[in-house]
Amino acid sequence: MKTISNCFIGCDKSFENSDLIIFGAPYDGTSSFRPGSRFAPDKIREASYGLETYSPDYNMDIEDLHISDIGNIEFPFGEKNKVFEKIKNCTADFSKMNKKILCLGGEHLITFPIIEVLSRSYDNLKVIHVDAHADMRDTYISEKFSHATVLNNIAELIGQKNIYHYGIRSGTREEFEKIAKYNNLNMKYNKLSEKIGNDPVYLTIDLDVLDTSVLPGTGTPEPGGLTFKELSELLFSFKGFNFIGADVVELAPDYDFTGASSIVAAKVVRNTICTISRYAEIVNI
Ligand SMILES: [Mn+2]
Repeated sequence: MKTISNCFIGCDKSFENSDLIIFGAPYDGTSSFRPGSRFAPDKIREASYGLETYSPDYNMDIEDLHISDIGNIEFPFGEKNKVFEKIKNCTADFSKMNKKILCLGGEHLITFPIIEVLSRSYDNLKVIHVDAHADMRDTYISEKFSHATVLNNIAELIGQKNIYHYGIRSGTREEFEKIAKYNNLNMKYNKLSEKIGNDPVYLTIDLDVLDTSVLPGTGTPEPGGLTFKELSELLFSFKGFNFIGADVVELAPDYDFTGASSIVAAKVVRNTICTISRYAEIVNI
């Protein structure tokens, strides 16, 4: 029996029978402003017990799904390459077993090793990127692999035209010019759906896409963001795509002493689970 401390609510099914595996990647080694996202996975799990497993918006109960939260990957401190290696091994193992993944960050860089693996297993992989920041720098303070460059690194793997950005409101002129080249910012649903079709999709959500008043507990807060309702509607609109995985990153819980940011993050995770799970996967109905 899994307990509050090590399991997202309702996600306590056996690993073997689960088609969605949740794991935590508590790494914040390149955070440039306010580190602390390493504490997010456990805080999200704890906060999840304040939520219901049933979502009226989706008319889905995550208790009815086959989901196993296996806990956190254990990382050596300050060893980025070893962190990458561990995330890649984990992703490769689950992907071989045809299981979807949902990774709880950690900082945004953790998305890169995941995509590195998935892009090898899936042709025509598309990435939906929900974030306040473009993360499209070539390098950041002489570093190629950082939370500020992660989408640029991913673009090198799958092609920039296959990344669809939502909510971006901060970046350099060059980053915005890169995004503008493919007109892939805040694409309307009909066009997105046409582009994506039935191709495999990975969803990466940086929680700082939310307004600072909604989620102050994050590493690089950016005022002028989405309301919770706007983000929820956006995520709901993605339902039905052929998702192979997702991540929710950049909660830094200790910057919000009220604990509300962790609760917000937990509900984003619940909505993400509902978005990436197809109705066919529901049992008992
Ligand atoms: Mn961000």
